Amino acid sequence: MSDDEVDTLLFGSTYTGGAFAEAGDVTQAVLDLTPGQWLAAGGFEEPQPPVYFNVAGEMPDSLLEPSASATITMADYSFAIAAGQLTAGPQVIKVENAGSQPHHIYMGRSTVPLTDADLETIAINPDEHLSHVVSIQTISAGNAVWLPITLSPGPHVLFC
Ligand SMILES: [Cu+2]
Repeated sequence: MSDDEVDTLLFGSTYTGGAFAEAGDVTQAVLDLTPGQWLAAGGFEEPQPPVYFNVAGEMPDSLLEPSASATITMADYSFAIAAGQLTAGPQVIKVENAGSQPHHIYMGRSTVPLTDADLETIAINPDEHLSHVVSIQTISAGNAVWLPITLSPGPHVLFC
């Protein structure tokens, strides 16, 4: 596959996002699936066979959004809490990609305050330094996903 073909596949496909579940965990997400062929895939270290499926019908003109207590907006290389706030306890968050490229989120929690220098070290292997909270799979530009999550108090770090 040529670099151009890889670019076409990567940037010509729509990524809906979704949530990553560790072995034995259960996770949920609300996704907008437009009509067409989709591929469900997972398991980077132990790849699972991909599942292709078709979504039929028409996308409704006015979809009601799930109610979210906070919106995390991803841009081309930044994050912002664009609406609401993240609080300790269970909640539904909306994650939207306002950038021009696909983005994803790894969210981890630290037990100690972190400096910018700490983040550069942590970014190499976040699981060594943080408690994994949630991983939100790749979302294409202009798309959003809603996830129920439960947060504990403390500093949280987002990586893409
Ligand atoms: Cu990104």
